[in-house]
Amino acid sequence: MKVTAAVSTAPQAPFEMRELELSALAPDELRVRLVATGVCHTDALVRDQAYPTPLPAVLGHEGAGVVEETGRDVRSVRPGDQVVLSFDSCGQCDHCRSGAPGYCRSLLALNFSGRRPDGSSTLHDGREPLSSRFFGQSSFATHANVAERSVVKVDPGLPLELLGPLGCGVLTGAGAVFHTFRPPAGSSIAVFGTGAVGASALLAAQVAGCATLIAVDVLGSRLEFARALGATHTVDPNAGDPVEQIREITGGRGVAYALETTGLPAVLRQAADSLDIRGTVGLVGAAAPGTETSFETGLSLTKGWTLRMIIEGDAVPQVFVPRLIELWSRGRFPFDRLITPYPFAKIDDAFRDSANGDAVKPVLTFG
Ligand code: CXF
Ligand code: ZN
Repeated sequence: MKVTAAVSTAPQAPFEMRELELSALAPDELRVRLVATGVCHTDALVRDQAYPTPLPAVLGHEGAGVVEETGRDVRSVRPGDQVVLSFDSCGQCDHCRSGAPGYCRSLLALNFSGRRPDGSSTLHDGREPLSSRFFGQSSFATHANVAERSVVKVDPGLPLELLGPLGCGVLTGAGAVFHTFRPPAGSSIAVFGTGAVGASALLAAQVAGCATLIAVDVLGSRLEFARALGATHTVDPNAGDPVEQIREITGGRGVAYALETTGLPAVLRQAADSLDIRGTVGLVGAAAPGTETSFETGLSLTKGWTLRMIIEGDAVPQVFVPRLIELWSRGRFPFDRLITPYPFAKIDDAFRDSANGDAVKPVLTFG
């Protein structure tokens, strides 16, 4: 069938709205009519070719929509079901079977290769196939053939125009707190970067009972927003060494948990240096392959600190997304405050506002 998609053609280039042919369903796919799709920093990283998905490509990996048709082998959803779309995983490897699909042995192939496992593409422009199945979805399009393992069924009546970011950015920030850190009540946490992932971590840290919530960002407007979301302290690295500021806030000790969401090596170093004895720093901010950071290792030894690389909040989307919806519906996890809606046709505005900090989580809506 014909679909309208926003095509990424070159690094930094504006999106091109094109009519493309969406293929027939593979047995493990279902066709989703998109209602909304979040914009994640990873989309921009891939457009700019920090990750190797070949261009031209249809990106987008925080889709939410309605199932129109299911492939032969699909069992978990039916036409008419509402779904949130998340990352893909094989379901067969040791890590998937251990409940850690974020560390699937086929993660890069399934989410970034731009092809189905059999090498075919779901999208064609009449001359050539385009990269598709990005995170099992490629949801910058009116319709997508989605891998069943990317799909989370959600209750009818829920507002799909809000739920897409639960599939990646919100899941990542909240999951890092709930699944990776598991902070005891009364803990201290510093969140470096208060975009959608960092803001979601701040919300989750409050649910988990953290007492000291420090937001670190270079944008004053973001720090103000972090306070409104419940941060107890804010740190502006332009106003002085953030490590020193965090030590001051914590009575000289440092924080038990630090989450690095920016992908900047220097910020990861600061996050590590901000830790208390036996603290944990989590890295969720994506950076280009080959990026390196150095750490102090002499005195660090006596601190016994831990570095955890965290993919997609250590979450199983089909378990965690419904839990986040439950918290949200009880008023305890207001992630909708992060969202700014844009019509799909304004996708370039959404990316611009995300890059310059004017929007925390743009969500494209399909009218
Ligand atoms: C990504 C970051 C790069 C590895 C896979 C997960 N996060 C999603 O945007
Ligand atoms: Zn993402």
